[in-house]
Formats: sequence, structure tokens, C-alpha cells
Amino acid sequence: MKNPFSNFYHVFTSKELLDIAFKRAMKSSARVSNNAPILLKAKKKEAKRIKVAIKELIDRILGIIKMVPIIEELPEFYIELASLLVDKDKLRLTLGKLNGILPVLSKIEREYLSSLKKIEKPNEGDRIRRAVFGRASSIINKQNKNLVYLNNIRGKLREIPSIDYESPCVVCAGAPNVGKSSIVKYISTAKSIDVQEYPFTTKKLIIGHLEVERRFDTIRLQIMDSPGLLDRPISKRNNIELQAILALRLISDLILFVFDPTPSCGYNIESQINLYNEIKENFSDDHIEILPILNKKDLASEKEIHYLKEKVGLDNKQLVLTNALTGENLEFIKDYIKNKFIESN
Ligand SMILES: Nc1nc2c(ncn2[C@@H]2O[C@H](COP(=O)(O)OP(=O)(O)O)[C@@H](O)[C@H]2O)c(=O)[nH]1
Ligand SMILES: [Mg+2]
Repeated sequence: MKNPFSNFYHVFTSKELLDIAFKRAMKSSARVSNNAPILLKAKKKEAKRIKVAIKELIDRILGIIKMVPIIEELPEFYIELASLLVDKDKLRLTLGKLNGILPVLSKIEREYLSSLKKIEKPNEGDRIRRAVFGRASSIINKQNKNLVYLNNIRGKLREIPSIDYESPCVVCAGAPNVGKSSIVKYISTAKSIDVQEYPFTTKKLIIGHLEVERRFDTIRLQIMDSPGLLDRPISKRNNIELQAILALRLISDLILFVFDPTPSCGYNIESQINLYNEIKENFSDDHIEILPILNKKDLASEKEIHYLKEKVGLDNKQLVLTNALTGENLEFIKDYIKNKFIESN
């Protein structure tokens, strides 16, 4: 599925809208015969300008209103993610306000066109058209903060990755800084993922792909990198963490849970184990498998590895040790994922 927000284009500011509308209006030409009286020419010319300007403004504002997707009608993952990123009530209110100015613009057009009919001197037409432009400007300018707000929202919504609900999705989760992004980058096509020495460098959901050839077809698995999670109750979780939780809850078919048993990530092993248990309890079930990965094996001591295995209740077979810097054992994970989904369906 395409990102439902990909047709949400740049929203112009009030100044830009007015510039476009007035320029169009001034370039327009009314159809009137050359030998018509000057007064009639003036009336026709200005009427056309007024109509073009108002139509342009109304059409553009309607266009803006129409290109904002109705969040409630989207698949659940998008509804929830969009609700995290934007205030849906404020969005509805903003659209309502923009919608509300459309009849006002039409009314101004009607009123001034009827005054235009009654003018007696050609230069009065110019005055009337200026008055229309002035009123329209003040109405549109009052909407500027709403237009800017919509454009900001657009920026946020367009960052949501496109999910294909038909294909399986592997979500990589764990505490911040443990090596999730490095792993996703290695095993998938998402090469532009940011890997940094600081926690919370991944602030949004990012999707890469991994193609799996089956006997009769090829499937494109989705591999999702998620922001780091801290071991804390859901009510304390920040917006960035909640995005990861949503991905786990609504779209994961396999969870790669990454541990860093060394102190280098900045989060102690106890809190990572709590997090693992929480995810295992809340999100994994018969359909959703959780694969624990012990990363930074180059830094981890025997003792740290042993402790983790004991605590998590894993034997050698179940815990994959990786080094995301060199790629060690990441091919194994890739194959593990491929095999899992070759067998499914
Ligand atoms: N020594 C070592 N460093 C690693 C390994 N995997 C990741 N790192 C480093 O750990 C830091 C955090 O990695 P990143 O992939 O951004 O972690 P994320 O926050 O979980 O996505 C980066 O500086 C990586 O280069 C590993 O296996 N060994
Ligand atoms: Mg990351």
C-alpha cells in the first residue's frame, strides 16, 4: 500500500495563495468587442478579474481540504500512528475553519459583482475590484496560521512509512543504542538508516526490504527499524517509543529483539531483560515469534553472555550472537528470516 499521505502536497501560505490568485486575475481577459463602450469594457474586465480571483482561491482551498486524508478511514496502524503524530481534533477544526471561509468568499463575489453592474464611471470598476481583493486578502490572511499548521502536519504524516499489509513484517526492537539500526541496515535494503553513537537517533519507523525467493514466487519482506524502547510503563513512554510499540502491536509478524549485554549502550542488562519480558508477554503469541539477538559480541564478556542466557532462560541454540559492525552472524539472521517466511503461506 502506498503511504496514504503521499498525495498530501505542500500547502501554500496565505501570501502565496493570494499572489497566485491575484496574478491569475490580472492576467485574465474578458471577452468584449473592441467597439463596446468604455464603461461596458471596464465592467466586463473587472468582473472577470473578480471571478477569476475568487474562483482560484476557492478551488485552491478546496484542493487543500480534499488532499488531507480522512484519518478515521485508514487502516488501524495508520490511524494510531497518525494520532500519535497529530492532534486529530485540531486537524478537524482547522479544516472546518478553512471550509467556513468558502461561502464568505462567494458572498463577497456576489455583492461586489452586483455593485459593479451599477457603476457609472469606468474607474469605479477598478475601485470595486481593489475592494474585493482587499476583503479576500484579509479573510485569507486570517487563515495563515491554519495553512501553516496543515503544512507542518503534512511534513509529519509523510514520514510514516508505507506498509504493505499483504507481506510479512519483521520489526527490530530493543533498548536505545543496542545496534538495531545497524542490524536492519545490514539485512535489508534500508541503507540510509542513521547509525549513531547516541541513543534515540532513530526517531521514527523506517522500513527496508528483504526479498525471499520461493519456489513459485518472490516475496518482499518488510524489515522495520524502530526507535529504542525504555523499560517503563506505557503511560511514561514518549511519542517516539510509542511508535515502536504500535509497530510491534499492529504489524509485526516476527520481532527481532536486540540485546547489548555490555555497558556500552548505556542501559543496563536488567532493564533490557524487563523490556524483553514485557514485549514477549504483550506482543508475541502463537503467530508472532520473538527472536532474541545478543549484539556487540565483540565487546561482550563470557560472563555477560552467560548472565543474559541464564536470565532470559535461553540455551545456546536460541540465542544468536552478532557483531553488527562486522556483519558476523547477520547472514544467519537473514537466512533465519527467509526460511521462516519461505515455509509460511
Ligand atoms: N562494538 C560494536 N558496536 C556496535 C555493534 N552494533 C552497533 N554498534 C555501535 O553501537 C552504536 C549504536 O548503534 P545503532 O545501530 O545506531 O543502535 P540503535 O540505537 O539500537 O539503532 C553505534 O555507534 C554502532 O556503531 C557491535 O556489534 N559491536
Ligand atoms: Mg536506531
